[in-house]
Amino acid sequence: MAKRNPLYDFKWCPGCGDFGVKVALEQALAGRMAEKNQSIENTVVVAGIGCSGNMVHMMEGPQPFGIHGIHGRALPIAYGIKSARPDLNVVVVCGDGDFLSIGNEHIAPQARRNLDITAVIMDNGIYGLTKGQASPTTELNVVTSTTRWGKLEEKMNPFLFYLGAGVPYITSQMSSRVKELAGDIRAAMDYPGFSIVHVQSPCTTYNDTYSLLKGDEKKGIEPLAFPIEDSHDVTDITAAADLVRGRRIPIGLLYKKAGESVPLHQRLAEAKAKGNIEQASVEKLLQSMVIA
Ligand SMILES: Cc1ncc(C[n+]2csc(CCOP(=O)(O)OP(=O)(O)O)c2C)c(N)n1
Ligand code: SF4
Ligand SMILES: [Mg+2]
Repeated sequence: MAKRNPLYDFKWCPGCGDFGVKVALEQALAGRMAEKNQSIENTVVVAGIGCSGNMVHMMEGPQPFGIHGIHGRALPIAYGIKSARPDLNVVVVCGDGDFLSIGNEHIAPQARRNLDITAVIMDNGIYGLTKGQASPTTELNVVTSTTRWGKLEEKMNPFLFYLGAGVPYITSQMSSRVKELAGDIRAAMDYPGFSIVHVQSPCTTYNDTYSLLKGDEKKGIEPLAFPIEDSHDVTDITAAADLVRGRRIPIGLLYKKAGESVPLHQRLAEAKAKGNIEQASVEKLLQSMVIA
């Protein structure tokens, strides 16, 4: 999309957290373009299906390439793009259902490959687009259209899952903190490897968690979100796990794997340069790699 198509009529509800993520993503891309002297066409935004996935149509200003793909399969699409064009900045945008439910099986393989992309996850704890079914991050006992007597499953902890799956770079942020989120997305895009920016992005229509996240003194609600202290050692995986183990949600850079991060495409290029793998075998290897 070099130009926004006026025929698209995608909309978000007033107050939807995804607006904040949109502005942050636009700002992060603008900053990256200016600093690296790159054109917007150097970036591809790959979305699944969901209100969150509508991001590719909602973005304003200079338009990156956008793929509004398949529910749960944004990562395999990004894998294909990055394998063919490692020079591109590939950003995946997904909802909690898209990424953590149907798309969950793709996270660990891409973490092990260290695919050099940034995944921005808009977690609203619900399936928004399909009108309010429970997602993996919906709280226990919450009544939704698919959990009429309350959700019977425990809420998934995405951060513990990411840490366990070997994701080397994990940030937690809120959609209402646009400036900070823009900086976090920007930093994640600069990380040479698989990075996740997990955003609490409330759904004002089906699961409005703004006051739970930020707290509400008048109603006596303690904020769920709290800032990660500067003293947190981001390379300490145990400290990161300890921060996310409870019900509260730490905000900031949670984990960055110690040592140099070598992304998949660099490993492949180095192997080719050493002459250990002939071109034919590289192609064979790529063909045989299961897209999981
Ligand atoms: C393969 C497939 N399964 C199911 C659907 C129906 N579907 C579309 S969006 C969605 C869930 C959206 O929830 P989430 O990913 O959390 O995004 P949100 O709308 O909350 O941003 C589902 C189940 C689909 N489009 N494709
Ligand atoms: S249904 Fe929820 S997630 Fe979807 S646009 Fe409306 S507020 Fe946002
Ligand atoms: Mg959702």
